[in-house]
Amino acid sequence: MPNVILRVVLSTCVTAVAGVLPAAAEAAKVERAPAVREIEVVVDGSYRPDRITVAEGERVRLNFVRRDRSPCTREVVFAALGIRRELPTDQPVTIELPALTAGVYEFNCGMNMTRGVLEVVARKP
Ligand SMILES: [Cu+2]
Repeated sequence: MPNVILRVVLSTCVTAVAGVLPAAAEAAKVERAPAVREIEVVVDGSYRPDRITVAEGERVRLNFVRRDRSPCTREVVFAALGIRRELPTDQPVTIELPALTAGVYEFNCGMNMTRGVLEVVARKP
């Protein structure tokens, strides 16, 4: 008879632990989620920096601040990503990038005269 009781207690414990573990693992995953990396790009006749390196899958937010008044840099285009945004002078514009696979993604003004490069580096396996 004591044996039966022990077995019931044990199985209750196993169920409780199994029920708690996935939730705990989920919480840990949320805490470890990488923060969004913010990078400021000053537009003043050119892009500074004009070469931006990020890691594959990294969450990146580009904050463009256009200082010049040349019509040339009025727009910024990431053709491969289907992004085209107007950059009013002295008004920061945020471009949230999707998680990208490794590669080189060019960005340029609407006329493709002013250019920059976004390099996405593969993560080590
Ligand atoms: Cu231009």
